[in-house]
Amino acid sequence: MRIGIVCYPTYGGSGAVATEMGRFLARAGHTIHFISLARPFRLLSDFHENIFHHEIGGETYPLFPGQLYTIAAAVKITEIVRHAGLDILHLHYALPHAISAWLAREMLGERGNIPILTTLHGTDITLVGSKPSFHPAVKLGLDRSDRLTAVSRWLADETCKLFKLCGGIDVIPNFVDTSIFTPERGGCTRKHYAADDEKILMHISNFRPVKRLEDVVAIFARVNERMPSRLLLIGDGPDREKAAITAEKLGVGDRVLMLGKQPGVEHFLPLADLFLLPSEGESFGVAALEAMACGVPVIGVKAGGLPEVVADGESGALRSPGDVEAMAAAAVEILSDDGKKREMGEAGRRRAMEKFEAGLIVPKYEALYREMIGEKSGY
Ligand code: GMT
Repeated sequence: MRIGIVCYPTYGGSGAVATEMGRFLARAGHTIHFISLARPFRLLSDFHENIFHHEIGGETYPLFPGQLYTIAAAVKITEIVRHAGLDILHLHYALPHAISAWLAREMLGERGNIPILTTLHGTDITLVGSKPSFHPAVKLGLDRSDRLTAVSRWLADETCKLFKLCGGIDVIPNFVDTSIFTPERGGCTRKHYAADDEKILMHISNFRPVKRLEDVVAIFARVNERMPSRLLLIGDGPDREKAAITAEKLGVGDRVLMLGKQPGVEHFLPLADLFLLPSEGESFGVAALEAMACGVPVIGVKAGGLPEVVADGESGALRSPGDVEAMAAAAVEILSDDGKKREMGEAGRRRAMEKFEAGLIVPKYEALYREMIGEKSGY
């Protein structure tokens, strides 16, 4: 199949999932055309003869309030559907990609019959997509997609509540390549980041307010009072400064290492004793799954779709959002017992392999593509 994948290229789960999916499908012999603002971050140093990247233009004009991304994406989609002869379009993150694709359809005339699949990732439906200033447009994009998938049961239910779309959303969970994300030490050396008697806690995200980065630091500070530890923060975003200030205030500034954006997180994750994801809520939590695949127990929240990923008490511990004390207590309990930590890590790895392995999940999309192309037999 000639598959067009529209996604955000930036540091985040939806871009990571879209890219890994494209790589996997290319290895299976399909031709993949990524359409995004820049080369997706996990594709930066990759070469595959079946993978192409097409950049969405960034035209501006002094009269415009900013870049007209929705329109530019629609025009690029139109061009690639025509020139690459795409069989199907797969949009990641409804806002605004589902709207751009609808616009592209209008421009494509007869070729507008191309099947369109939109995968809902979370904030495109919840925090951002449900805002009154976007809601009707997102609804139109969803209605005009031929099929919808959601990355968790929870997100499908939220879409039902927020958009009155209560049937016909397939739940296909996110996935991980457990041959890349493994417990074996990757390219990083532990002693570079911590002494032998120190624990390593890790957090990876885009540092947006929803991640509650100050809670990450507060949990770490409490753990560090009980056992000498280091916190490795990987990523960047609007709350970086706040996290640094909180760390200084709590007297752990010199114990928090900010490593910035790292494209190869699989090299870092195996170093961690514990992964922290105390977000307000996650529709899924790809970073937590990647930690599990690396045999690292997860401390997170009992909210959103995270409980579908992390089995509370088995592959980690989930507490209420904002309950820093409870999350720190759970972290100390796991870190104080090497046997328990190892068991949880092993259970996480097992769960990742049994339920979320790329080789199990990506074929579900492949089957859906075939079904959709078949449905449009006139095309
Ligand atoms: O919405 C964001 O802040 C980023 C977005 C993304 O593009 O990574 O994250 C969402 O999609 C991920 C991939 O499906 C999920 O793992 C994240 O849980 C989800 N974020 C939220 O629900 C906050």
